Amino acid sequence: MGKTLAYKILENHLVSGELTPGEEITIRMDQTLTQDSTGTMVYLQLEAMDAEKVKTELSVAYIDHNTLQTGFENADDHAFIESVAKRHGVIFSKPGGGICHHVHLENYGAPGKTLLGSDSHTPTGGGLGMIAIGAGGLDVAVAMAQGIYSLTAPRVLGVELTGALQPWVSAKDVILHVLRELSVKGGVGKIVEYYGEGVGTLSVTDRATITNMGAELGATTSVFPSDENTRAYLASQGREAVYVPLSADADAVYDEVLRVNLSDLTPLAAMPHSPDNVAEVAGLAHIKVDQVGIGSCTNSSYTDLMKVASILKGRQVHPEVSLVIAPGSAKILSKLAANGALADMIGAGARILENACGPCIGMGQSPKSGAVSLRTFNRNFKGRSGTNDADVYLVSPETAALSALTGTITGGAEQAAALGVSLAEIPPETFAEVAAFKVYSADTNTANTDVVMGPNIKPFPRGTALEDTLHGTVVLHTGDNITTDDIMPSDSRLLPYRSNVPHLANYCFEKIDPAFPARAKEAAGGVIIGGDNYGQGSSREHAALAPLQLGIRFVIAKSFARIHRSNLINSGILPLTFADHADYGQLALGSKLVIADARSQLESPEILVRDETAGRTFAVVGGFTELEKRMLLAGGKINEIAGVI
Ligand code: MIC
Ligand code: SF4
Repeated sequence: MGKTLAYKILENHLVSGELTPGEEITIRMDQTLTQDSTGTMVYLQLEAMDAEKVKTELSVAYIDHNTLQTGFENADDHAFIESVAKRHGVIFSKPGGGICHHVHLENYGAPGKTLLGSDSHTPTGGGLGMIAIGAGGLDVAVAMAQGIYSLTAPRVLGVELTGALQPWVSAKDVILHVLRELSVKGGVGKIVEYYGEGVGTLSVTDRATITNMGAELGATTSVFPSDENTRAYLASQGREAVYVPLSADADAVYDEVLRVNLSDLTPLAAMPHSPDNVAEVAGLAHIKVDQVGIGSCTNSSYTDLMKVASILKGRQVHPEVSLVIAPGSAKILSKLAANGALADMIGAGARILENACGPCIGMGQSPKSGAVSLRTFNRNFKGRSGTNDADVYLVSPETAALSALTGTITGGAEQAAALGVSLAEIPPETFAEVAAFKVYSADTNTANTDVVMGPNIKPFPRGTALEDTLHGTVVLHTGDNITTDDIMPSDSRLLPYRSNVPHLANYCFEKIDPAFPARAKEAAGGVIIGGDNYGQGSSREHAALAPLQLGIRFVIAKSFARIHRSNLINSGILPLTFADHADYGQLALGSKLVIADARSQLESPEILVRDETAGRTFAVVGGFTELEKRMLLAGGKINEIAGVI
């Protein structure tokens, strides 16, 4: 039986376990990446493990999320990360270098390699034929310290691409279509692998747009073959030497298959407030637009921005639209500056932002009250833009640029022709590294560098060994698809506190229920009840650490998103699923729950929970692997490593 590309790469990296879907495996991690908003925690944890020089081939620390520096906090975090990077032989990419995923694709990604990143969009590397996985910070710290990562072997969903995209339809429309077909939980427990004749019509940056937003499917990762387009991309970055051709066997068998004819696709938009709420752009033409944002790790490549510049050239942004553009990296920005494209954008009335995450994570450019904001980004969860009543639509760069000109949602060849806009050919380019943004290469590390800790950097909470009788009061009862943005919001006000969990915890679930932190503290042992896909979205382990700080002992949900479930276990909080979904409705705020013999019950397929308020007992499922059980007994991953039982 032929092998999928995903399983070939996993097999090459297998350290232990049986490579069968559902089994726990440990794989070698060739590379890691961190960014600053999750990175401070990663490096505090790395220090807590007394780690020495990293055990990976390459580890990079990027600064791209918190670059506003509205107070000393961000800059202190940068200095801390820089000092720890130097101690452990980690390459440090200074603020201004660009968005982690984009810079990694340009400078370090390589076909056939594995990459673990403390950011959910790490699968961007799948565009280069890597197995690139997003994980919680602690998992990334362990990958740096030990060079390994344990996960449940996923199933492989094959997406067969045929045909070729029509003009004015692009990679963003491909992934929006896949999201429409599969939903935000359609990828859970799976690797999404693209294959078929349509693959060759997509460039590496197109592929990276698609694998990047595979995170929104809840997938473990997404991967494309490595072919002549991969070689061309690597050559354009001066790195052809790392090219290897890679693909699935011709007779590879996929666990599931989705067929997509690229020729049939039309411009699409994800409507408020979920990336899978997808509609045809043609049906949204009546919607007036207030703001357009172009950039983020999804759509800020050189080609994307050159297309935008060619649409804007010699024209003017609609008077009632604010257009903001953030390029993906210093390489791209300097090229746009040198070839005049930047002047075309500015001439049309675009506001050029720093090449960083910026508005994608609510760091500035919050739209006005009740605004419609069209963004080329990957998430449109309610309130993520910083404006709770804004309506955010996710679209391609072509649709974003046309809409910025007309002031209403506009996309597609017919509309472009009616406006007299044609897309210029983008000639291939070569890019030189902007070396000024890279500090310390891996071989110049100095283990005796002092760690620089600003006053806002506080110790992170640690779990304690699992008690035999677990008491908990229900302090929150939520619906389906709760995001990590709901659990631990992020914006320009809160991001500066990512290294100060005690402070951050006061804002936990702020947008859903501002009274939650006080209630949880008072309960001194709380339980959260969730619906389906609890914890989707970001990899931020703050969404587990803040509840830990507030005394949460366990979370019972209908189902969990992969990274958040791991983050809860890493922190020593039990993620449990209802054996019977009907029990979800039986629980209410204030219900007093008890898990007796919790330590031994971890071993059983079902765990019994006593609802003392209602006087009934119901069953939940842990489904824990051996390693997960050890971590939960110890009160979290760090304790497990330190030998706590
Ligand atoms: C995001 O897009 O939500 C982030 C910000 O990049 C996060 C990481 C974080 O919360 O810091 C992610 O996707 O993992
Ligand atoms: Fe940054 Fe946005 Fe990408 Fe997250 S999704 S890494 S915030 S650009």
